[in-house]
Amino acid sequence: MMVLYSGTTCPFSQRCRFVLFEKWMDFEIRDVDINNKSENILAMNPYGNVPILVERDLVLYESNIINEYIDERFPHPQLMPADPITRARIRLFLHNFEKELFSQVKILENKNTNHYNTAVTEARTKIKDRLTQLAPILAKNKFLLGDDFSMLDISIAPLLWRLEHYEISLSKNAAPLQKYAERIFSRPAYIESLTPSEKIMRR
Ligand SMILES: N[C@@H](CCC(=O)N[C@@H](CS)C(=O)NCC(=O)O)C(=O)O
Repeated sequence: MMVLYSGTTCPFSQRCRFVLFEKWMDFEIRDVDINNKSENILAMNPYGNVPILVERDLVLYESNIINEYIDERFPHPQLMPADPITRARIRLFLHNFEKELFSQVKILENKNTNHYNTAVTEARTKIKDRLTQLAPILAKNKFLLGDDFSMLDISIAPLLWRLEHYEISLSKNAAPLQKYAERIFSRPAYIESLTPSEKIMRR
């Protein structure tokens, strides 16, 4: 059985919990206190981060790598399309999300940074601007890739859930993005993937 070591408020861990619940396979989620990491975590991931997925001899870290593995191992419902060109495009998008959005999320997640310093203010603005750029795509499409829900929607969902928590308010131009977020948040697997600490992040 797969075991996911997961942070209860960690957006990267939430991505993996979301994929596991989309597949409805047997798995176990073990909560990790990231402020008080055990030796065990460092033995599994030299970078000391969660999420970590363990299945027999296989130990994986990095949320997007874990998610691609789960998707290949349990292909239904498929979250990465079969066509190599679309798969490559998704991977490029995922890379861009990490560079442009989740690098900023890391600044906001860092417990040691003062919440009102310049880096934090800049991070909020960068996230807001980048998300607003995505809004026109979602005025036309149900999901980021078109009609089909995919790994791209999984990867961005934990950020959309945390906007209020991160004190980021989107402008009116981003209304299609808000509607898109609600579409994701109403999925049964999404609701199941939330921890009690995440449930209270949004009113
Ligand atoms: N790029 C990693 C990021 C994982 C990450 O930053 N996890 C944070 C919690 S949200 C963590 O474990 N931090 C513990 C630490 O840095 O000591 C991924 O996608 O899995």
